[in-house]
Amino acid sequence: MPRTDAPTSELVDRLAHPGDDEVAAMDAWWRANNYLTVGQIYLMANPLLREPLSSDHIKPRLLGHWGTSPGLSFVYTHASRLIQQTGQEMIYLAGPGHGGPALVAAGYLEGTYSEIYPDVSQDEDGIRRLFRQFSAPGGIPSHVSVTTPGSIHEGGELGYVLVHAFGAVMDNPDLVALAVVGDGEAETGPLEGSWKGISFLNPARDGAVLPVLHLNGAKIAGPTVLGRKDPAEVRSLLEGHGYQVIEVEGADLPGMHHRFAEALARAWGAIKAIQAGARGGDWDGTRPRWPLIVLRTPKGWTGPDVVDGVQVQGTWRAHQVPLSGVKDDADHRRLLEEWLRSYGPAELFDDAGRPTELVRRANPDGDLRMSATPHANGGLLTRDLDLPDFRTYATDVPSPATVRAESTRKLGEMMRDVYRTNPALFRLFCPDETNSNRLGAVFEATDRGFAERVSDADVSLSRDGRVMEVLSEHNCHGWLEGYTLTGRHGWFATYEAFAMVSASQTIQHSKWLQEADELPWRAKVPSLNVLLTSTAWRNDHNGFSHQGPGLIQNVITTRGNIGRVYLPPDANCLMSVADHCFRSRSYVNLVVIDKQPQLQWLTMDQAIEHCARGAGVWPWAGTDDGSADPDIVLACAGDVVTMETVAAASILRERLPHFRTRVVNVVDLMTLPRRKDHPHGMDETLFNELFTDHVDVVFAFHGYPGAIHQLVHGRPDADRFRVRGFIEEGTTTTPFDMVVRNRASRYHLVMDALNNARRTPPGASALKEWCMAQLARHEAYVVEHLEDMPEVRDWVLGDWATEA
Ligand SMILES: Cc1ncc(C[n+]2csc(CCOP(=O)(O)OP(=O)(O)O)c2C)c(N)n1
Repeated sequence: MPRTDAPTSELVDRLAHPGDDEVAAMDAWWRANNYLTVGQIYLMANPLLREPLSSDHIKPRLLGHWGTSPGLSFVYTHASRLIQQTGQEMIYLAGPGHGGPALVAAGYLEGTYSEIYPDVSQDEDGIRRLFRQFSAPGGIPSHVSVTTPGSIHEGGELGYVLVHAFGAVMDNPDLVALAVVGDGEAETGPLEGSWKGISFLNPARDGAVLPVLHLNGAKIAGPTVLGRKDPAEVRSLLEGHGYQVIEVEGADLPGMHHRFAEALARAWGAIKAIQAGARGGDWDGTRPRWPLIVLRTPKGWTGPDVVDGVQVQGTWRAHQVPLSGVKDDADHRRLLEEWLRSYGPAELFDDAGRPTELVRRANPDGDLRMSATPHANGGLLTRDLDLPDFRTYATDVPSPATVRAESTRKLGEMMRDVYRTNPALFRLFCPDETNSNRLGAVFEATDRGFAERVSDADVSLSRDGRVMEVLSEHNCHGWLEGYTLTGRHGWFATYEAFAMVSASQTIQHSKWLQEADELPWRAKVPSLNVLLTSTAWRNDHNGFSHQGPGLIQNVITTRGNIGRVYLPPDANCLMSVADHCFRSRSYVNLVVIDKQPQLQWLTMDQAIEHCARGAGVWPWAGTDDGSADPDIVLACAGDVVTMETVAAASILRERLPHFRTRVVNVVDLMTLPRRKDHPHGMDETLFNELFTDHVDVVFAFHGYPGAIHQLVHGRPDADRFRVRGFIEEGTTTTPFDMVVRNRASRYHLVMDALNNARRTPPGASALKEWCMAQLARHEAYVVEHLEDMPEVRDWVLGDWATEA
């Protein structure tokens, strides 16, 4: 049950007015954090300045970002105090993830770091290791990366801090995600779009995001837009998004501690009051005005003020390493030593190098420490979905290629039932296309979630809905990432072409999972399932802008332990693949299938067997009768090109009955590489059973042809693969015209087969001429009739397929 209690005004008041001892503890923790941050950037020896700083103590390469770090740790220690006082479960997301040393130092001071990495112990030697490992070969990255305890957000590619935060709190009612937004980050498109998260949050059953917009005024090499704007404009902008803005500004101490504590107390009190109202039934349904803190501090706060006569603190010059010459320049080294000593290390670390009691006093306990929260290691919290038997969504296929169906509808039905049995554990994220993608059955179980005004004209739209539709691929993708990284399950369904909008997120998430895979303490999380529908080949009225199968290329290039690409040719195969994706962990599963009515090939039992193998011969489609020596192999991966391939084989069967074709369909694209290149790769024997090791293969592929060449690289005589696929020929046209324009039509495949066959059968020339004539007829026909030729439009497979 979510917590429903509103905080008393006395509690909020107490939070808002920390006592001197509390301020002393927070300040000590913050100074310790700053000390460790600077140490990580500069030192490889003499970590506690037990002797005067010499050149030998300085790292040869000075890497890392100082500028953002003191602001991040300042916010952190105040959040910790709030947690101590209230027991609030909190997760911390650092938008400017280049402030990695501050978050690493936070985990270290909280003890979590040494628990996970015992070598980095809480003593002088541990601090030395902490410093040496940072941004070093064999060590840790400079961002708040996967190795950083408490992180679900690396913040390397800026712009996603709020999308991750909102995803993390969906169906997570007791969690507050504290998300620090950099003012440079706030200039990115994804971040600008992500303020809208509150328009989709339900205070009764979701947690809360508390954004802290950190206006330190500068980015790498210049000022930020929001940092230079009139504060009134910034306030209006954020109020326009629906937030109540709480502002804190300054650099004075301890004044800033008092003012920020008050701001945080007010913000937290507002969050709890909103939630208590909604959960206690006292809510009229209007979207709450959630709090947001704007924090203005100098960039590089507490660091060197002026260096070589130039102002550094408060400017872009503080972004990375404010004193760059410390190894060789004695003056710089003296400034560094003064800077480090200004934090009073003797008061912060005892003789053994352990954080003093004063510092440790600022830490929350156990799992409430933000570096130890299980929400940031979501696999620990994951429950398996209660899944229906996917076989119950079978499409009846009496014989191959005689029935047409919209395959994705079946997936919609399964998702509907997953919603029913797992109400707070599963969500579908989709940029406004759930119905368009034929997944609309989900609306029988739940609505679209929406926290803004709902009108009588709206359908399946309510505050309680759990289908997340926002016209932003960035939001959808990022919400799903936050949702799965905190242990819940979901799918992102999008038009194929616009998956490229968020392709970078797909890549970044793959990198995250890949790194996590190497860390035993990171529990596996539900996979990121991406359904690409409305594909390149069937964007009949949308045209060229909607025709782009590029994401496949990105996913096949990720490392083998993460990326999976499935091209189910029909509904039953889709269900089998989907069931696998629902159950899998820590993968990026890309599933590509069109939503339009399409021919169905396999019964459910056949589909299960086919998908389990990932690729197989369709004996009923070819004519080689299992011989080891077909004249040509016709291979295909992808629904539309599968139809063209089987149609091509059927033309060859009818017109050249003695020509031996073998048809191979590939569902799991990653069976094509060698086993040593991908864990799904077929062993060589199986590969040769399907493709032989010497017969030419005409491969019709859904995506860019180069992908197949990349995947079969190193297979026997890989040059024999002739690939047809999407070659950037597109427009608003008929389905068959698309395959013709891209030279992947059945007629092209027949000609390819004959041109590349090991022997030229009698009648080959006449058949090629017929194919050319058919293509000419097609060209004239579509222009005149505005639709495909009847023999193509209504094509089904002959009876022989059933008899075979
Ligand atoms: C998408 C993206 N573009 C560019 C960069 C390079 N970069 C790293 S830090 C930074 C400036 C960030 O400024 P801000 O968000 O204000 O953070 P802070 O000032 O707190 O360091 C930039 C441009 C990046 N990491 N991500």
